Amino acid sequence: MPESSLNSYRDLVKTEIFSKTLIPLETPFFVRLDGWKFRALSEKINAEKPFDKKFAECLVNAGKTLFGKGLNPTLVHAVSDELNVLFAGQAPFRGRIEKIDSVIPSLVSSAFTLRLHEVFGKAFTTAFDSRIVITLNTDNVVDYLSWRQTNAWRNHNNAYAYWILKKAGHKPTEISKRLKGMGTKEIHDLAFKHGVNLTQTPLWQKRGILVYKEPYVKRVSPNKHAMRWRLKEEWNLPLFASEDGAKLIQQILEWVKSSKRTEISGATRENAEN
Ligand SMILES: Nc1nc2c(ncn2[C@@H]2O[C@H](COP(=O)(O)OP(=O)(O)OP(=O)(O)O)[C@@H](O)[C@H]2O)c(=O)[nH]1
Ligand SMILES: [Mg+2]
Repeated sequence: MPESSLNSYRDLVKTEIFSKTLIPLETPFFVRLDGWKFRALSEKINAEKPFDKKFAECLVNAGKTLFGKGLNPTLVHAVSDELNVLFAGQAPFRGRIEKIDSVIPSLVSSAFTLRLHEVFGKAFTTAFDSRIVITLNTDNVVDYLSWRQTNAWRNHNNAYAYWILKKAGHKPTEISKRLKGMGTKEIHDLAFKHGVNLTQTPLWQKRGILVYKEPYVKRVSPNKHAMRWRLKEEWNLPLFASEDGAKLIQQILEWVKSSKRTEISGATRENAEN
């Protein structure tokens, strides 16, 4: 195409009005991804109801791919069909929101799809929606995660109650109506009557799974040690609203801060820029 004709389109770049929308510098933020139409997907792959560990493993694995792509997330919290990805260090793509909200869900979707195929033997396209949540300080980070955990716990209770009533022969519309009017205690009592103790279900189902980088010291030669990072997966999380839960998050954030200060040798810290 001749250059002159390309020049005649030059003004069109101005119509990309969101391309300069940025996350404020040095502001920690979450990217929350949610599986699109995953209820239908879980039916198609015959996932165990109401929770399937293999399905959760696919989601965790998809979240883990973000650590290997130079995006440098601080942590990933996975629950049901949701991933909360925290960036407390350098923002990827220099904080460009369109890039963050498109590349991250694309990576997660493709990783999830591939894994789902491997694990369930079925090939389906999948998608995740994506939004950005700004957090201003450590307390905000802990509060945000506590909120998502409380939401997960409520969904866990409802999901069990739903499948118990469904198995008992009730219609979906009738069950939804009935659940709307029920409090936590009533749901627990109902489940208990049907042989399910909701206080004894696996913790990952109600509190989610956390993936984060943990530093460790490695002996690299007889008298030389170096700091390295390894990925850690926690399937038995404390409540983030508890002292132990808040401490865990504070510790992870402290590691990020100190790694920024000392620029740990040997760690891969290349950041996605473009
Ligand atoms: N059977 C089964 N279903 C699951 C599991 N984890 C997530 N799901 C399904 O994923 C859904 C997630 O909730 P939503 O995000 O509200 O449902 P959705 O169909 O993805 O709806 P949109 O996000 O609005 O597109 C749950 O309601 C379940 O149906 C699992 O381990 N087993
Ligand atoms: Mg969903």
